[in-house]
Amino acid sequence: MAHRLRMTALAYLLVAVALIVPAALGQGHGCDDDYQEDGDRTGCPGSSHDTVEESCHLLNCTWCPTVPDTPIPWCYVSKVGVGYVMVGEPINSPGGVRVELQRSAGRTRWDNEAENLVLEAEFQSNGRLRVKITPATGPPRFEVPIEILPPAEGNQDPLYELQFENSPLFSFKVIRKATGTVLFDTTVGQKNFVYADQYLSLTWSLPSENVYGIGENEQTSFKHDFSANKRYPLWARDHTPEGTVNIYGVQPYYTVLETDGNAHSVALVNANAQEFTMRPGGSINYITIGGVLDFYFFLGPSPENTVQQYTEAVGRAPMPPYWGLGFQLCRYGYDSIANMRAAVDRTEQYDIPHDVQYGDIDIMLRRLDFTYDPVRFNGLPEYIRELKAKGIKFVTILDPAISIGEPPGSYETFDLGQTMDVWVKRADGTPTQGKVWPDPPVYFPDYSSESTKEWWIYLIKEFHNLLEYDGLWIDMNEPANFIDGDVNGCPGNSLNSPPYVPPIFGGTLWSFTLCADSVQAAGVHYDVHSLYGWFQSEPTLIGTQEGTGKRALVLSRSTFLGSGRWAAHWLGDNFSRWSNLHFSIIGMLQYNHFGVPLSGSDICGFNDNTTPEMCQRWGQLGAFYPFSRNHNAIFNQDQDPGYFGPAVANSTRTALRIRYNLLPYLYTLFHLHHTRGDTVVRALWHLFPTDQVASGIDKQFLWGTGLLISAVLDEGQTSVQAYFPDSRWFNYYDGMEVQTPGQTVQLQAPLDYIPLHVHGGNILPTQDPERTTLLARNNPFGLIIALDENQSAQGTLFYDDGGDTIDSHTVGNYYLAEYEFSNGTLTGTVAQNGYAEMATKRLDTLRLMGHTPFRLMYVNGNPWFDYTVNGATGEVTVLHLQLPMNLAFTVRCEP
Ligand code: MIG
Repeated sequence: MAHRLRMTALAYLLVAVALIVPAALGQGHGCDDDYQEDGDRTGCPGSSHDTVEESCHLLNCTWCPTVPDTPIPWCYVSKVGVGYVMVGEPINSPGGVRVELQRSAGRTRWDNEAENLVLEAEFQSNGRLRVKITPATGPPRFEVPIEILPPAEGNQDPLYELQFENSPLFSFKVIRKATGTVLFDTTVGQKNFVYADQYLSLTWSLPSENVYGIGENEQTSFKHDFSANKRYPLWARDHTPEGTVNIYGVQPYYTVLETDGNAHSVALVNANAQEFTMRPGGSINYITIGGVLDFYFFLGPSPENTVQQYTEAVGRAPMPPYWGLGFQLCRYGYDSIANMRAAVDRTEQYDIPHDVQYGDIDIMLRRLDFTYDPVRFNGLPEYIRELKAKGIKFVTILDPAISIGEPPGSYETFDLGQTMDVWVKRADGTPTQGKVWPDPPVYFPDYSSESTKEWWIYLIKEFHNLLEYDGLWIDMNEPANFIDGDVNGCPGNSLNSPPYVPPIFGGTLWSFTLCADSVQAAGVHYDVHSLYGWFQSEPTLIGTQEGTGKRALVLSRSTFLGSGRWAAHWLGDNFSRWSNLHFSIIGMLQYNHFGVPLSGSDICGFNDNTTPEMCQRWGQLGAFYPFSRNHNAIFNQDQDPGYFGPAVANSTRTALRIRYNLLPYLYTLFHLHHTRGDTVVRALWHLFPTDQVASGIDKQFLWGTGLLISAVLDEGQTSVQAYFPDSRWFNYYDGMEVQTPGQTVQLQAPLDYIPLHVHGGNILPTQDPERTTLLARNNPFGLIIALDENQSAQGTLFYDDGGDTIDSHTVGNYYLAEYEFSNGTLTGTVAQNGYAEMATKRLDTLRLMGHTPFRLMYVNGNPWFDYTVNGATGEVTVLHLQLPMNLAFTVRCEP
């Protein structure tokens, strides 16, 4: 009752406001067009007495306040409907189908609705369907200039079928032919399908509430909770990850695990400010304020298939340099070379693996791109060379915004930018001016323009003569602007102040960024805003490769669909809070769906001070992020792994040495991503799609199919509840098999220990760890063989020069081995022998888990005795094999 009274007061206010400003709202009575008498109203499903106008519209219902404190609904089902009707019959062609639509009689409150639409479906392959809806006439609308790559397979036998209905308004369904499952059904939203110039809305129902994805934002569970009615606005923004707030990237992509274990995914190729509302009952309401409706469906049918098909379309990540999989150390606010050196030295003192050292904006001279401070970072170029001699690489940061306050002739970055005219412009043609890290005002490069790309690549290459970086980190590329819009503010017009703004942080399109009417080569900022980091990523990768002459690492904060082709991603300015350990797993799993497998969050947390225990646990978890970097914010206490003394240092070293031991496997997973589109880290339901429990597990994750990570994520815990789907699992440390699969098991996890399990059926290639990958790459290889129920297992090893060659897949100078264990025999074969070094490398050790007892062992047909059997676990360890990696071999266990 208290609720109702509160709402009543608010409702009076709404009515009053509507009466005062009718002109602004374009209607005179505070009610939508479909006014109905009190007695005629059917309450809107999903609404309640607490529903306000905005949420009523999100439910696609009509709003009209009436007498307070009565049961008469203010939010009710529309009778008119405002959708479209089909004109004529669908027109089929070999590659698709076309449908013409006409607006129904109903009116919405949005200006410039399209009278006629065309729905064009393209059957791009058996697994890939595109459905695009555009106005039939009128000026062309903005379309994201994304390159969608052609599929390898044909479309002779599509997994999908499309159905159209006119009852009473137009709707369409995407159906999985094999099962009849309706994957996408707009019937539920047929009466509120709106296609106006600056407001497009479509609602569809889903076949299951096992839905994952839609970024970028902080999600507290990997699987969406539809009962929470969450609304996710998408608009690139510099904001810490906090709940549904729109943050750095825009990833309108989701995956559905259907109730029978099939999976499909959907990409919405739209970059405008937009929102997704996950509605109770399992439907999605989608609103965007520009562009077109352009949907790509990927029919799987396995969860991995969806990612393979999606990344085939938008492009897959290149191989990372091998060192890019090593441990990386960073902080904002070393503030001097002495402090940077101290952190590096502490890491070395504790013998903690360390492959990459970072510089942040505090190494710059007055925060100017392409400089370093010769006083506070005196000797940095020499220090970088000193690090390199130890095998440690160097990555540093670049911000997009360029200071305009340097004396003419003193700052080539700006001067050349002027000459080459590289800036984002105001509507009047002058460069838009903002404020970011340098003290003076800044201009913003327009990375969608060819001359800007040329300028940027040139500067990056030249920068390598100053600081010999191995990779670059691009930050603030949402783009962030410390003043809203422009030093002059933003003119009042329909781009800066559109009739509808999704619930983005700050409330306006120009909040903390540029004016929406500023102009770029690819279009108005209104359309291309969220593509800023996406446009910047490719030229940064090109420049970095040209600057170093090697395979490089580019790390970008802002991403869009397909960013993985060029950049890795860290999850942004997280917090040193225990909850953030869990959220980091969700974010990294999402980015693996988004096709950006090299991802992870700042280990020990960015904002706020960590605690030793948190940092110890985070060091263990982060040792299994694909992108494993400890990073910290300015003014916080240090948190590099050596800082807290032996306890944190030792367990971080232990966890990282396991990571390094498994790096050949991790590197091979990147090869499988690069060539096939597989995820690198994945959730258990990717392997067990019909397991209901697995669909909700997001505190554990897998590397590929082979390694299950069950880290402690909570304070004060020395055990962890871990779920093991029905299969064979072996303790990584001693080969002990999990006795009760199909259940949740309590695992002991003292502070210096992270539970890890090898999954039966997998062969994982390993190499003994060292402080750097440069050294570890010289060590002998090993194999961890975990057998399945049939006493068999498979595995692959991809290896190459680690990045001296930019693209060894194209050149062919790589090595690929296939391993198979069956009928008591391990067989190793070499599928590609293009990396000559392999002839000098040896396979020395095998760890065989889950084998039944045997009597004799033969290596290449000769009896072999150099092995031990762990009496407690049955794990067999074979030593000193000395098998040349470039040759095939067999190891036989004879019963
Ligand atoms: O406004 O460069 O997310 O990783 O350390 C802060 C300083 C700017 C934000 C990045 C963070 C980085 C920091 N940057």
